[in-house]
Amino acid sequence: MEYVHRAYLPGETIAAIATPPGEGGVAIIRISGNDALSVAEKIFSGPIRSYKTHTAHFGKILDSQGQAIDEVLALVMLNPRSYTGEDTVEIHCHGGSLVSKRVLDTTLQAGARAAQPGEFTFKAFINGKLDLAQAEAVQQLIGAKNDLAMQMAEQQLQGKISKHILSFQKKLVDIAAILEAWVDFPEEDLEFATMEEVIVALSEIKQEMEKLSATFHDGKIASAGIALCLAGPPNVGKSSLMNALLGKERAIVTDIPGTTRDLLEEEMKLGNLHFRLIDTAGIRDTQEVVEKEGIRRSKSAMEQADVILLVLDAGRGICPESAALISSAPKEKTLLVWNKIDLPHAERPPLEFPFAAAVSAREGSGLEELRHQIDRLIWRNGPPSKEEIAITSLRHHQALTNATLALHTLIDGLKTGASPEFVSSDMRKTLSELGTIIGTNITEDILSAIFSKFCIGK
Ligand SMILES: Nc1nc2c(ncn2[C@@H]2O[C@H](COP(=O)(O)OP(=O)(O)OP(=O)(O)O)[C@@H](O)[C@H]2O)c(=O)[nH]1
Ligand SMILES: [Mg+2]
Repeated sequence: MEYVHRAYLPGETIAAIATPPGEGGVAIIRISGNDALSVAEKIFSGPIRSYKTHTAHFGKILDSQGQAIDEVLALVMLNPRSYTGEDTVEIHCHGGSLVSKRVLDTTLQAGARAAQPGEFTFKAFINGKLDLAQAEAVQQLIGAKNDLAMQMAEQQLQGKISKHILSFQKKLVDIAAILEAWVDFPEEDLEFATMEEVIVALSEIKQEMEKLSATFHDGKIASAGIALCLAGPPNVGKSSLMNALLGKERAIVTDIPGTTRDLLEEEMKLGNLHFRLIDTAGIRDTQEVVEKEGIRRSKSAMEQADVILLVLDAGRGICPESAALISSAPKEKTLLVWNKIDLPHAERPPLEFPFAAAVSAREGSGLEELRHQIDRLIWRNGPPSKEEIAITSLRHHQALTNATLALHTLIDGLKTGASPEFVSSDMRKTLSELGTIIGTNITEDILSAIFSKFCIGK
């Protein structure tokens, strides 16, 4: 689909059903643009143009033959005091899908264009009602699956991330002015700052940027959920543990090593968090073609996972297959799980994993402690507070990382005696990367990509 924003006409009047499809108490048809009032007046029984802003009026929607389609409430919000910043009329009709579709059709016949996904929010962005980070927060708020994700989206919608970005930009622009003055007046003894002071100030900004960037760990966990992969040698009870955690017989369990061949995924809620559990094929040396492919997938799932449960058989202790996994597993995201503790087992060897648990998937024992350990691993720096401001978007995180890298190069340049004019491109890069977060220096392609993910009517 060629996204409409490419051919964006300021003030063009658009309309869409803003409520979800299906039957409901009411459905809302939203009209926004320079002609919103005249479009609404053509189809509404009352004198829309004479209404005061932010007032609601009872009346009828009439088709082109003057036939009544529905009794409705029309809500008028004049620019600039509306979501889009343009004249907006909302028509609240009865919530049948046919009724709302007919009302929408009449608005289109009266001259509105059908809105594209996210186009109302796009207008809000273009008209300066929201910056880009705030506009993206609207989408996250709608899609939030838990309280934490919702709180983080609210903070972002209130402009708290944007405030940080603007403050970085302001401080950097002030320093850029000093660097420029040094370039322009090299002879003069400019007293307002020394090179050391400039380097210290830049390093402080860099630290603050890194701090904000680090919040992505929490932000991603809250908003995107956690990919948790069960991995280990064959026959240790990975699938049994998956079933025990889910509380249902999802995966096939047998005593034949190599039962699971493919990745198996299932969603799970644990406390406030959303998990994607991934059961994998047991990892061992094999020449069997199907099993080999399964093992390749297991390894890639381990790489991509946020959390790995490395499952070992307590009865068997450490075997050659588990030894290889123990040494290669990334400790910071791996939780060592000794399974089958109901069987006779020797003392478990001490292994250097900061997070470990012992369970019996068959008997369901130790699962509470396992859940507790998963929680500890996820919130290794403590769970976020209600007020925590966190980056939740990969796009923002990447831009911050790029900005931090450019700033690092800039600081390095100054430290190694590069003259201020040589570092100006790093300064520009830092500023423009930060700008993409709030929507300055942004290309149409990125805008299209962002807004096309929205629903229609938002
Ligand atoms: N005694 C005991 N047996 C278990 C436990 N968990 C799993 N088993 C048994 O171990 C065998 C293997 O279990 P699975 O869950 O299929 O093991 P897996 O790790 O998924 O195996 P692959 O898919 O082949 O890699 C089955 O016979 C299970 O009944 C446990 O906690 N205690
Ligand atoms: Mg299995």
